[in-house]
Amino acid sequence: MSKSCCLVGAPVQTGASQPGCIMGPAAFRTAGLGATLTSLGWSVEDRGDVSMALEDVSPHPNAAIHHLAETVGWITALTKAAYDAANACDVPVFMGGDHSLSAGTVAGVAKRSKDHERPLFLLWLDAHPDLHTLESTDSGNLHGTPVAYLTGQPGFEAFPGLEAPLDPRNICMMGLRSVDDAERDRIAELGIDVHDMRAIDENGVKAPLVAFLDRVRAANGDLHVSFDVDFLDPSIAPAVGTTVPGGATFREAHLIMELLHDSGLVTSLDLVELNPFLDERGRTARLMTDLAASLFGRRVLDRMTGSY
Ligand code: 6HN
Ligand code: MN
Ligand code: MN
Ligand code: MN
Repeated sequence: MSKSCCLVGAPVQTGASQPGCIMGPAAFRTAGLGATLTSLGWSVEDRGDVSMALEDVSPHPNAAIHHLAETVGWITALTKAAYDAANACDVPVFMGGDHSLSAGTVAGVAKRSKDHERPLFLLWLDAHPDLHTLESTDSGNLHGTPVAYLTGQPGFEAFPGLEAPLDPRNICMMGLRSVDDAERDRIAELGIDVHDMRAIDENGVKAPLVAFLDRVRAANGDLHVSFDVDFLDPSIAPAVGTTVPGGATFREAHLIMELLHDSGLVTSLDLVELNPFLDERGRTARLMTDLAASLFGRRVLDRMTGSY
């Protein structure tokens, strides 16, 4: 029996500073994500786009924050959609949409992991740790906050209550190269396993990733991968509003996806921050689709040596 995945569109852009991510799910469909996964032997169900109902939320004392009611609406809708999708197929793929959507998708899959009494692990591929609280964000862009929310940090009373907060020690971040002071302190305080670009320059991506995957396997855990376009170097992936120079190369990113595939551990995936309005003839949408294909089993040659 083939394994199943489902596509869930999350056209969220209110967490970012500029519009455009609303077109992300359409760009992934246009790039042929569904057909690509089908060609790799997966049975694919496109569950369409999630829609949001505005929540009645009072203004936050941090005046920089914008679109709080929309964000709370999206998190509420996406938590439910992600929980349902995780129950409906083996591997849900959430097509964003800006990174605030992960506050909902990860909350939803975490609830499902809790039902099954499995710990949820999170691989965060991003230039940024997205660890601001509503108090500490200076930009007020709520795509900078999902990891703080998901780990149950204080100050998220305006957000929906979390049924299953993540253990920060189950998070691995790779690709960081833009970290604000409050986030740097929080990383240390929470003991999150971080591999910034300097560490990747020095050690490559394989050793730290394999060490993390070994921990997931040993704990019989579920694994959610949250892939922000700005993890990639902007020279290969220009379609994102928060480009930072010095990102992952084409091969570093594909190798991560290939190792993830070989591990057989991934249970859900976010593809976030694609802003097609900033793309060059669809190249970033196509690259993200090809990277997803590597995660779902595309390989150049079948290796004789099996897994890593
Ligand atoms: N993302 N730390 C910056 C901020 O505005 O809080 C950047 C956030 C980027 C968010 O990449 O998903
Ligand atoms: Mn991000
Ligand atoms: Mn980012
Ligand atoms: Mn590590």
